[in-house]
Amino acid sequence: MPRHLSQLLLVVMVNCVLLQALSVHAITRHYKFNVVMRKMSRLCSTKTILTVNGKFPGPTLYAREGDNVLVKVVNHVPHNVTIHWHGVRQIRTGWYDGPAYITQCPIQPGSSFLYNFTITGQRGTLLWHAHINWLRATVHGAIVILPKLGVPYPFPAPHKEAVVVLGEWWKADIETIINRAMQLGVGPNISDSHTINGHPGPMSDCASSQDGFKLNVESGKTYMLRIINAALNDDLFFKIAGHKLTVVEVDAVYTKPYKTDILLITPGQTTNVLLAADQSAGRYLLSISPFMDAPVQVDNTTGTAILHYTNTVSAAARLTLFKPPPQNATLIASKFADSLRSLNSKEYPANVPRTVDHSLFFTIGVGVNPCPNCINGTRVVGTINNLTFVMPSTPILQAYYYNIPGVFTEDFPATPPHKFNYTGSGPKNLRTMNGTRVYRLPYNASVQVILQDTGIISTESHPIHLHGFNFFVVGRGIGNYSPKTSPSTFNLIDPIERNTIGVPTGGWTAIRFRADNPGVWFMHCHFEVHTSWGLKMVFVVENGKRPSETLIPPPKDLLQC
Ligand SMILES: *[C@@H]1O[C@H](CO)[C@@H](O)[C@H](O)[C@H]1NC(C)=O
Ligand SMILES: *[C@@H]1O[C@H](CO)[C@@H](O)[C@H](O)[C@H]1NC(C)=O
Ligand SMILES: *[C@@H]1O[C@H](CO)[C@@H](O)[C@H](O)[C@H]1NC(C)=O
Ligand SMILES: *[C@@H]1O[C@H](CO)[C@@H](O)[C@H](O)[C@H]1NC(C)=O
Ligand SMILES: *[C@@H]1O[C@H](CO)[C@@H](O)[C@H](O)[C@H]1NC(C)=O
Ligand SMILES: *[C@@H]1O[C@H](CO)[C@@H](O)[C@H](O)[C@H]1NC(C)=O
Ligand SMILES: *[C@@H]1O[C@H](CO)[C@@H](O)[C@H](O)[C@H]1NC(C)=O
Ligand SMILES: *[C@@H]1O[C@H](CO)[C@@H](O)[C@H](O)[C@H]1NC(C)=O
Ligand SMILES: *[C@@H]1O[C@H](CO)[C@@H](O)[C@H](O)[C@H]1NC(C)=O
Ligand SMILES: *[C@@H]1O[C@H](CO)[C@@H](O)[C@H](O)[C@H]1NC(C)=O
Ligand SMILES: [Cu+2]
Repeated sequence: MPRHLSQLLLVVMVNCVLLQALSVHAITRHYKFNVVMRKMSRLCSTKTILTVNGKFPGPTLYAREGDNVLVKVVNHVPHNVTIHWHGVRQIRTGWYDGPAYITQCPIQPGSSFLYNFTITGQRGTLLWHAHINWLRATVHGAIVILPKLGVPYPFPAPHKEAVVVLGEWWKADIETIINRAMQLGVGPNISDSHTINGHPGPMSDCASSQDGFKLNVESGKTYMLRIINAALNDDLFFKIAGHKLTVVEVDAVYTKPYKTDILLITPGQTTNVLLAADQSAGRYLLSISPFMDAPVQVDNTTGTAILHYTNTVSAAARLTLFKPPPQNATLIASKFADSLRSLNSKEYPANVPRTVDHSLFFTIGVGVNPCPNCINGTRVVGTINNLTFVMPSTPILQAYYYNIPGVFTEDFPATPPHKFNYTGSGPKNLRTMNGTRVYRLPYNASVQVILQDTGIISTESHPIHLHGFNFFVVGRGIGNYSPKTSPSTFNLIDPIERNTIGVPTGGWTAIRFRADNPGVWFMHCHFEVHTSWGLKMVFVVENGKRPSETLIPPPKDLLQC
């Protein structure tokens, strides 16, 4: 080819690429997650933990709305691993959702799996985490979904953004703790510290005043914090001394701006806030502390970090402190929950289902079953409608897709088998049934679930997480849900839309969603201890009529187990 012609061709090609870059916003993002062991020191002791790419918390996954995301996960550790993209809707791509034995076989030591999904109709902060046993304690990180190119936030653009991942740290090996607890039939040991971006912080045992996460700010500027509760078992209050926070988004859904001096975030939830650096100088304590208003032992340590004004000369400058709320501050927690609203603007409407095709009533809580080899001769279990979920050894999605019999049954009950005073002292008989049962929904059905806490051993708040969907939290109350009087209190205009909701201690929460995502979707308590005990169930959502309403075929390299 003559030289000038090839040059011309090159120019044409470059122009095409440029044109494509301008007109097609969505791209494919490639990530590689190497799951590796890594030694870490915290609280004056050292242990080996599982990490992604040697980091705790793991790497942040960035994408824009509409992007295709490819994550190759390579397992270099002697444990089975899976990764869940918590809150990513996975429309028609349930093969890549991640919960072990629900949608996939584990990635076994030495093998790998390519997760392949597109982020559709979502923007904000979510998280990824391991979804097998208790590995998510250290195998987790942020997902930041930016709006499409050229689309602004529906609030003033912040000067800078920061990811803030909250977690829990145990000095002992985590798998040993849960395995031992399951053997003995009792609650596992509580964690030794709460962490902010992986660190207990400057106020923790054996820390120096420089330890931990430091957020540098300039006076007069506004910052956006993308806060994620990646803790296993603790609801957390979040506060920064001397500053107010404006909530603008939760679980990757924009909210009406809500100004507050304290946040409550349950495990699995995310909260984006604007922080106006409106003080002149100094250092301010940022802290997280547990919320627990039931007689259940939790880690009561306060995780800390420092907000540092960069014009503050000395690192030893005055530190503004405050006292965290008491662990049982129910009123603060309810006020926060009651104050959040969907943005419900023209661009971001709240499409709340107005009618209900499937009306479900789920009692959630714990029970006690006989266990000859356990400490007390009994085992504490989790239940939904008196069923303790038994994990299958073949993933339910595979069994459903390939019609493999004997893995699950489709008789998950829509209502509890017996009526009782749910939030009273509970029935005398604490036993539960067990099984691998699913609830089947036709495509596009509108579903309402009343999540009713029970007092079978003790009432307790449960953060319930639904895979594959966002839901609207249309109602919430204390005591027993009343089909007669409770619905009149529902908000069907601008209820908060999210993927994880804390059901109040001794109360109920009403959620609604449209079953517009065919596949197999897990719903469970996001306190990992309760999930281990069996507080979980599965929805099977049928295909619709059109190809665009049909689960895609599995990948060629579908893992087997
Ligand atoms: C990802 O999945 C899509 C279908 O959803 C498919 O077209 C594409 O080829 C897949 N990408 C890779 C790298 O496997
Ligand atoms: C749990 O804590 C107790 C003491 O509080 C300790 O004796 C026990 O070894 C711990 N169990 C595990 C599995 O770490
Ligand atoms: C935290 O709990 C421990 C017992 O686990 C108790 O000794 C301690 O006083 C508690 N601390 C606070 C601040 O409540
Ligand atoms: C919260 O706990 C404190 C200390 O244990 C107790 O004095 C107080 O009565 C409790 N408050 C509520 C509302 O239960
Ligand atoms: C054993 O059961 C008794 C009462 O049934 C209870 O008080 C105790 O806490 C249980 N022990 C353990 C280790 O769970
Ligand atoms: C249910 O139990 C609660 C707590 O003991 C009690 O206040 C309430 O009156 C009971 N409700 C009914 C209908 O018995
Ligand atoms: C739960 O099921 C068990 C086992 O069948 C039964 O003994 C118990 O009464 C049931 N409890 C409730 C609250 O339905
Ligand atoms: C399920 O319940 C049956 C009957 O009570 C019991 O024999 C079995 O061990 C239970 N299975 C599991 C996995 O708990
Ligand atoms: C799903 O149901 C809603 C409400 O009835 C309806 O507006 C929508 O068109 C349905 N979508 C499909 C794909 O059937
Ligand atoms: C890993 O998963 C495979 C397939 O389900 C299973 O056979 C094996 O026992 C698991 N290994 C461990 C250590 O749990
Ligand atoms: Cu729970």
